[in-house]
Amino acid sequence: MEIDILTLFPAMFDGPLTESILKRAQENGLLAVRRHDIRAYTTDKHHSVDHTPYGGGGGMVMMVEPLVKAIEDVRGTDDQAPVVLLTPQGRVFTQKVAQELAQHQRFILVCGRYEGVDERVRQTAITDQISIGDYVLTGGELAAMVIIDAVARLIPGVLGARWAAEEDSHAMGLLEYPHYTRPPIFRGMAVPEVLLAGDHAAVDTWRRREAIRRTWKQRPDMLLTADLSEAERWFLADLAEADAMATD
Ligand code: 4FV
Repeated sequence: MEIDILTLFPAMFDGPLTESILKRAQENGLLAVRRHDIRAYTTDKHHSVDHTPYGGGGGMVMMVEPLVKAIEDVRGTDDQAPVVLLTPQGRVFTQKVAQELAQHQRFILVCGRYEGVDERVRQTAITDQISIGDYVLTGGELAAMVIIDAVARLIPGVLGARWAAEEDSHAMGLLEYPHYTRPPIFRGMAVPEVLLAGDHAAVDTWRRREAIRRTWKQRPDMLLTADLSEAERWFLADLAEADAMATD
């Protein structure tokens, strides 16, 4: 997979791209990440990339010309690669969107700064807009890093164990079940017996039920779309009933 990043601060990506799983993915040739400095596409002697907004108001706006020139140069003739603007106005990033982006051989991430980008950038060169959440960042770079991380770990071979990404909580539409490892007892708190007994079917059932329990408690909205078995629906009904009793 190839990812091109358009940014005014290429060095911001040093940390995330040069450590751990993302570093190894690039070394193993599973992932190529190229950074492009938007300022390199300016033509005036001050290398201007932003200006005051027409119509007044505070802050600055990213100028259309350097940005569109940068996008068109980086994209070249490849009209398959999505050009994604990171913006609070975008569709909200989820595991499903990560899985969708992971199907592409290449995509381009455009990091805005200041109050945002000139609207004509969207009309000219942007094919998709993604938001990582309903809050305002100083720039799109951190959002780009989040997306690169979530998508890269879905590339076959990037995560050690092939099944790891498939087991993802959000991939299954439920929150993750509780994890335990050594020691078996910590300050009197023991690891659930079922995890030590070696009965894999019982472990799987326990993990599904604990994932449902946790989702019921923390993100009941996710249960509207979760794919539950008949038995799991009865388990959920018992949880709901127990809660109703507890609050009566
Ligand atoms: C953002 C988000 C975000 C808005 C103005 C950059 C900032 C500044 N991007 N998800 N939330 N972007 O806040 O993706 O240009």
